[in-house]
Amino acid sequence: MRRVITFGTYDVFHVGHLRLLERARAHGDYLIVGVSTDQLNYSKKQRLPIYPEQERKAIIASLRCVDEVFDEESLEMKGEYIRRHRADVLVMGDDWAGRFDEFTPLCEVIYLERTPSISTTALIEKIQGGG
Ligand code: C2G
Repeated sequence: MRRVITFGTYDVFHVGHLRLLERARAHGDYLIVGVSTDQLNYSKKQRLPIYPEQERKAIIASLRCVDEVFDEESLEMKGEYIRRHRADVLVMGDDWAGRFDEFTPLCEVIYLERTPSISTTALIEKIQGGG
């Protein structure tokens, strides 16, 4: 069995997130998703996500392509999460291209193309009347 791990915030869930998770799952047989905590987001961006972490996690856990979710509490713990979940493959969107190559001794690292023209930020602007 090939275990795939990926990480993200998945705030205001959209089809770009879905396509990434479906393609990540297709790289193995079991998909584990680290969902960033509200506190991690706050410390990174000085603002909270629109959806609180329990709701973001519930949405991700309900997807057919997702087998397991856990809290991503720190960006510095990737190596530990990879080991703890015995991941064979780390999949990330190509906005992170090259940034996780240091984990190749632990697992395969794959970057997938992002879905064009959709993002949480663009959606928020559209809802606010700016797009
Ligand atoms: N994504 C995508 N296409 C988009 C938007 C997002 O493929 N149009 C992908 C991203 O590349 C990422 C995943 O969806 O792999 C989740 O995106 P975000 O919620 O923006 O996650 P991010 O803030 O990049 O992750 O350790 C990483 C952190 O958890 C932060």
